[in-house]
Amino acid sequence: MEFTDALNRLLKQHGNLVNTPNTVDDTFYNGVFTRYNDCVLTDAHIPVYWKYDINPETNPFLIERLGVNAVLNSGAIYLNDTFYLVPRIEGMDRKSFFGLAESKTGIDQFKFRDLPLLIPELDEPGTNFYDMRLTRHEDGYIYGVFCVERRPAEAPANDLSVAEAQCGIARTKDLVNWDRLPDFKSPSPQQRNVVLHPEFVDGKYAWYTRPQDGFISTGSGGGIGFALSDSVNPANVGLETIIDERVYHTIKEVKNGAGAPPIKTEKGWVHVAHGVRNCAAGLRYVLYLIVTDLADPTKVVAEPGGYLLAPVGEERIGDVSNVLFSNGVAVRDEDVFLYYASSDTRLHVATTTIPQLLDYAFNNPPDALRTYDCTVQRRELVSKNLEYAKAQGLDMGQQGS
Ligand code: M1P
Repeated sequence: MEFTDALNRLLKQHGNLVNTPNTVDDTFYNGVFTRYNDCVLTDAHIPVYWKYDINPETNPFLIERLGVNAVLNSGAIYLNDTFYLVPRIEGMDRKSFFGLAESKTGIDQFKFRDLPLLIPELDEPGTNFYDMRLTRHEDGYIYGVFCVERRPAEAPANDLSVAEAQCGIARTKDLVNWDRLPDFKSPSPQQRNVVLHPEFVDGKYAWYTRPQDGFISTGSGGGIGFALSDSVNPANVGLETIIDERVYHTIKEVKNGAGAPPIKTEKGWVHVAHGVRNCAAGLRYVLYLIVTDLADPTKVVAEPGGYLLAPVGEERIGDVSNVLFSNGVAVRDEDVFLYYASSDTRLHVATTTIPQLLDYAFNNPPDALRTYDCTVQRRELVSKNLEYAKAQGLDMGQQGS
């Protein structure tokens, strides 16, 4: 195809995609979330001019010069009547970077600002940056807290899987210009899924952590931790108190991690976290919810059992299959927009409201932890329903229509 035709076709396809309205997926119902038919961001949403050299003199075949493999785990924030996303954009070279996309609806038509975000380096550079959590802190800054991956100098030359994950911190007032602060320091050898709490606690910066021994495995560590630092520049924490432990034979047996900064509600801080379990097909990541006390964020006050969202349909398949992961939530009044990635490949939104999340949190029963007790729990629900149906003369729908 001739250069101009090929370029016009790419631009048209991209324009059509990013302007397409999203629609509700009415095959899904759980009473909490609305899911949508289309992704909010994928590799195809990345502007053509981020991937191609569009000058026929320097790129006569219109070859894609810097391709994008996936758009996933995104920070999110609602500011000035606009939804902003800072997703992890993974190049074909495996290195991730960040971009700033915005939309008025929160469910569709996200468009990227002209340039990818450039997060400054420290003296000790990182190999890969990803999974930014955006916190609008009461100190007046918006913080971007992300994972920085490096290969330690002492790593054995014959084992290229040895890497170290730590938490990078940058801050901004406009989401475009970022100042880098020193990396977060904790007693744990590795850190991923660190989240900055939006308010001071006892006059200090408060952090959700995920202590771990190895790069992938939490080893003896794990669980969602909580720690305080006197300053954010630098942010050095001491004791990490585990507030949400891993538990045998649950959705968070292998590991778990905080998602977006928690949502402040009248009944507590609502967290949507991820839990990981192992199975013959590998690790399975799902999203679950806990609520912590408003005055004491280390105290869990609601912990409904099981998962809130798990991968369904095509979400189950991707670069790392069987994964839902979320590090971004935007709140507009009572409306909650949860941005989640499926199988480390693409980004979706699911919407709900604060009253629905609180009803789920405080009225869904906790995990009873053993088959016998779980069955008793379910029999109680069934008996209550049968009684109610009888009293109301309801047909329980087993006959079909
Ligand atoms: O591949 C699934 C996820 O794995 C990591 O999360 P965790 O540290 O909890 O295992 C992260 O690398 C995340 O980016 C990724 O989506």
